[in-house]
Amino acid sequence: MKFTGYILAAATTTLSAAPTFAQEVSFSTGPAKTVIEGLIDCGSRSRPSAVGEITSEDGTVRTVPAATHYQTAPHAPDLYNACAGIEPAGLSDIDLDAIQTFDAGGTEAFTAYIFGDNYFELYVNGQLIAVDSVPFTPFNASVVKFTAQRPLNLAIMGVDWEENLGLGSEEGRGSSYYPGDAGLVMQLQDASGNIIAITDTDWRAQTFYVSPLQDRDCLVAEGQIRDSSSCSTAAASDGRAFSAAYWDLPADWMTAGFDDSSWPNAVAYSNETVGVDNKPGYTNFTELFDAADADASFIWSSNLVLDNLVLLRKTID
Ligand SMILES: [Ca+2]
Ligand SMILES: [Ca+2]
Ligand SMILES: [Ca+2]
Repeated sequence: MKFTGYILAAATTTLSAAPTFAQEVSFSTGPAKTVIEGLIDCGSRSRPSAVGEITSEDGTVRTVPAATHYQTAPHAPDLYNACAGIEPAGLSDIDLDAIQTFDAGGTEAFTAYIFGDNYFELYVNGQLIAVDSVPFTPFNASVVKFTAQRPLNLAIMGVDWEENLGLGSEEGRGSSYYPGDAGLVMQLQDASGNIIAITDTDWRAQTFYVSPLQDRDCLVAEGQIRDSSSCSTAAASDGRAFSAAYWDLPADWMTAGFDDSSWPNAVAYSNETVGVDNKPGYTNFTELFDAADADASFIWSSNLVLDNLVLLRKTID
């Protein structure tokens, strides 16, 4: 990142309810250097959750697919995690009373159920509560119990992981450079089991890492508009020369006071579009994620395939 720019932004936001940190897009070309071979090892059941670094053309060292707190933050308790041998058939198979409760600085109790394709970090009222226990695959689901005070500001970092670091692609559909898709679904209950929030288009969503870009000119980047809808999502036989686009994360993006009013609204995607019908971490919990009276949508930014690091925000009174 531009170190001086970051300091200035932090100082500005401390002094006032500052406008969103103005950010320029920067690009890289080609693969990143692998710095972590895998955050977890689930053997043949998983793709390696590797982490890479690459210097973008503004001189900033970028961590791909994202700089995370996986190695330092609490891992979210598992609703479903084949890697850990936790494979309940449904919610009734889980002893929720035995699930730990995180303290987010209040006394009212809440329970969040989350399925992320592929990885999430959950902040409540500016505090990092827990991170997804499985960064890439197998697909898992999490239950995060916490106590907090209303209004609840929920801020989630969502990451679509990648095998080809910096290139936004993976082995799939007969190609070694297949751009995978993303999506995150969440349901939040109060202590009485009332559904008080679901993921929907009321959320705000902004992207910070777009890859692969077969042609940079397809990307529209104007202020908070980061639109890659004209860019190709086709698999390639060789994606090593493709580009990626980056924006710096505002230092205070997860705080309750962060002004997200200029961010686009989240876009909702169907279960069919995200492709969850073969993922028991989702299908065993449709009573939560597809509740008849409050059907949560998968949400993401405007490009489910190419946008790989997306920040999501919503405040609940
Ligand atoms: Ca995951
Ligand atoms: Ca749903
Ligand atoms: Ca992707």
